[in-house]
Amino acid sequence: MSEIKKAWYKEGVVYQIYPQSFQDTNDDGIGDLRGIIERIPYLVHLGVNIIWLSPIYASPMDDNGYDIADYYSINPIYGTMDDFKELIAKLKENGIKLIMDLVVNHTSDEHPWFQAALKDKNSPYRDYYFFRKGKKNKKPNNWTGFFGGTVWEYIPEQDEYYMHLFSKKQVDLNWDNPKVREEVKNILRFWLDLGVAGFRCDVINVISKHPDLPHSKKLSELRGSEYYINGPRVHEYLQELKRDVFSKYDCFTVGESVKVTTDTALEYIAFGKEELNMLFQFEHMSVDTIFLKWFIRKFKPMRLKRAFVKWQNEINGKAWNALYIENHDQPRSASRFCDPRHYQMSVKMLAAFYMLQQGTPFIYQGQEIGMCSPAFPRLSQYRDVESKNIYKIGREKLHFSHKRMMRKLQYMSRDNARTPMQWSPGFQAGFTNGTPWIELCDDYRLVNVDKQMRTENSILNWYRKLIQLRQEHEVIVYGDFVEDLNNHKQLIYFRRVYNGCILFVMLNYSNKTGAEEVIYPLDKAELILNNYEEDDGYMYPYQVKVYLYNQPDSEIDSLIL
Ligand code: ISL
Ligand code: CA
Repeated sequence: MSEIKKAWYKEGVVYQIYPQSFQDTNDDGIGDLRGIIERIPYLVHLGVNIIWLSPIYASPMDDNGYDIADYYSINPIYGTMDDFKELIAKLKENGIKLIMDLVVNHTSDEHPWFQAALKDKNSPYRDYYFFRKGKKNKKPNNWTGFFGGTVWEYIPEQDEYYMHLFSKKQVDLNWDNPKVREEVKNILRFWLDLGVAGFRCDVINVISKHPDLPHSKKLSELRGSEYYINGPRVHEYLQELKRDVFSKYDCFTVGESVKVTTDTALEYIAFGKEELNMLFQFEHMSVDTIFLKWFIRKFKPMRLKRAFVKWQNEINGKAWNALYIENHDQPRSASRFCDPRHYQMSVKMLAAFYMLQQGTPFIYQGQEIGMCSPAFPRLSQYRDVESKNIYKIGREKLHFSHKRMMRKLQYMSRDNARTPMQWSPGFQAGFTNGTPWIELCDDYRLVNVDKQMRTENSILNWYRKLIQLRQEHEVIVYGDFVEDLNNHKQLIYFRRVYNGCILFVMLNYSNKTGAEEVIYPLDKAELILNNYEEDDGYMYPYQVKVYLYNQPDSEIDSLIL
């Protein structure tokens, strides 16, 4: 029996807002804070109780705000600090908490710290970053970054380089400098004091680099990552943040962590230790790729299942999972993990599959209406710095054809997730009265909030139902996860067990109809969710059925075959 400590962030459902693409109110084609305020009734209708806001800080927007130039001010394209305070207050009136995106692995090159460091080799800010001399006309080392290519940018006037794991306008901070850590703590306190309820910590497991920045022997992608992924002092630094800041507030943290395994994840999130409360991991986001996200392979549902189940089994009882199938960096799950010929049913099945696991579910804006990847056919339609870099590297260094690179972008580009929210079938999908900063996905006349609000069995109403069920039944939040039928090719069955209460989840992750496997004592349980009308002993394409057994004292386990 689980003895998991209860917490509001375990019981909540988080909705991620990518502000640039959510709702524009001043016709400049860019979403803004007033737009979010206007849409609070929608968030309430959906039933979510925590918002994660992607970065809204002052930024030159080289990486859409993940390049911060001032951690204490709001980017004017999004509004003002007053708008932000109003947003927090109005969310609070509606019982919704807000978490911010904390991007402190790097700052923008336009941040005053970096500007000062660049100007003067003797500036105390020089040691906020990694400036290094080259080695015999070569770069300081051979590391390569997340967006492809070297991590070093040369400064000719000084004959030195600075390091950036992401774009060259995102300069890595030197966490070994205690002053940097104090700056981060001040940033945290500032926003917590304004009433935010926590942070999604961007690439938090790469903040500690091996002090010698050694030459890498890796041949493949992300050369050098062995010297900074879960780097030497990362736990020390996170414990310090917890001790000095997080523990003083009722807040929660979810860390984005690249290339963690269940073992290395537990070093951050194990109950009792909890440097962070949960992690975003990427194993299930790599099931359709081979070692690099740009080498795409055919999606196979059972690979996704195995990744999910592994994290459930190995985290269950030891820590808390963050459940997600989309975010602003990933293609739309409807286009990636679902079946276009059974769009409605497969989208609903996948929603139930991930949201009924143990952990806190995150929903990325538009996911709840089944938005699809736009798969833009022309390079000029892309906005993302990563997509542009990768295209260039593919063409120039690897000599891949234009067609081949476009196919990769159409499937995997982060812009697939960044098209404007589809509110209505009307002008610009109700996102703006102007021209959106990135084109709409052209299915908005079919896929939009207005229509789904009016359609009883819409994807939107399915998500609402899932959220509501989770609020009604503790077993969905806290129940242990047990997979059954482990080796089946199409059917996925699992159980959630809590205080004598059991949830039976039965899914058909395939386009084939087949007989139901009879292993659960369903006659004793109540059917609480079904995406089909039928409940007749067959599992139809992408059918999902959920039964609740709620009779604490009997010997239910002995009835499961
Ligand atoms: O998107 C990815 C796949 O290319 C990831 O490698 C991603 O770059 C990584 O997960 C880090 O993402 C986060 O930090 C980046 C920012 O561009 C992403 O939007 C953010 O989610 C740098 O701040
Ligand atoms: Ca705007």
